[in-house]
Amino acid sequence: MTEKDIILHNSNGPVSLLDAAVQFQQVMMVYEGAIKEMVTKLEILKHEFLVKGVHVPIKSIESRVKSPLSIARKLQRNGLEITLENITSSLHDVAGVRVICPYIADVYTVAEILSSQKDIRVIQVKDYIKNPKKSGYRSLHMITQMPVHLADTTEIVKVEMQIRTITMDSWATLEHEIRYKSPDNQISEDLAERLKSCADIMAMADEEMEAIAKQLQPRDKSQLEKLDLVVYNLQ
Ligand code: 0O2
Repeated sequence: MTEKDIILHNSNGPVSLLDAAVQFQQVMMVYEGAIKEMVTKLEILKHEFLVKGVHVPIKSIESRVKSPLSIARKLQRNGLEITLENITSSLHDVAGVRVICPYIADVYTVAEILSSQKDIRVIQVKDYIKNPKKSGYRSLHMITQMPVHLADTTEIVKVEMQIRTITMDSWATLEHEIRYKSPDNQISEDLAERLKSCADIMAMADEEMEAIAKQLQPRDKSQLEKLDLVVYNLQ
């Protein structure tokens, strides 16, 4: 499928390109609003930990709105017509926010904090850390819903959260690049097996780094202030 193959419909049938573009832009604007709200929440959290002078469970935050082509392909893959209704009702990853954390414990800390916020509703959790995918992929996925307040209405918007460690993110980024470079995004069984081994080795390193960090005795705040350092205080 190419971009010229995408024909938008609404409940009354096909719509003109201009109408479709305007309606699509309005829908995407709401998803972008949800992403801004989620990223702001995460930045506030990160700042709070920094100010408290304790271990910061968030290393970096990335976000994206799914591209029109990717949206169309996914709907088609799921046997659905390319309509705005289907985008909002059946896709849960149009808005995506990725949180990169130093350690595995931080992934669950961030997930717990977000889940406890009153305006966030968690509708699905997929723990690919406890149950890695066949490929070796590890990450905590949470589909959340949050309100986006517009001039006259409030929209409840889905945001897919992917929360993972720096190590898990390195593997996923490289694996994605390798797969993307290969013909039809398919790689041989042998290479897939080697990529999975890399994921397993990296997972062991993640656990060992966390175990080492946990053995460090947290310094007290006065020592930190003198040194201008941030303490490691994993649970
Ligand atoms: P993009 O561009 O990252 O968004 P669903 O999304 O629920 O309909 P599925 O397969 O159940 O379909 O979703 P899943 O596996 O819970 O999450 C899909 C997303 O996780 C992917 O998004 C990737 O971002 C990431 N992911 C899942 N498996 C792998 C993997 O083996 N390697 C890498 N690198 N990433 C993975 P998209 O839609 O592929 O694209």
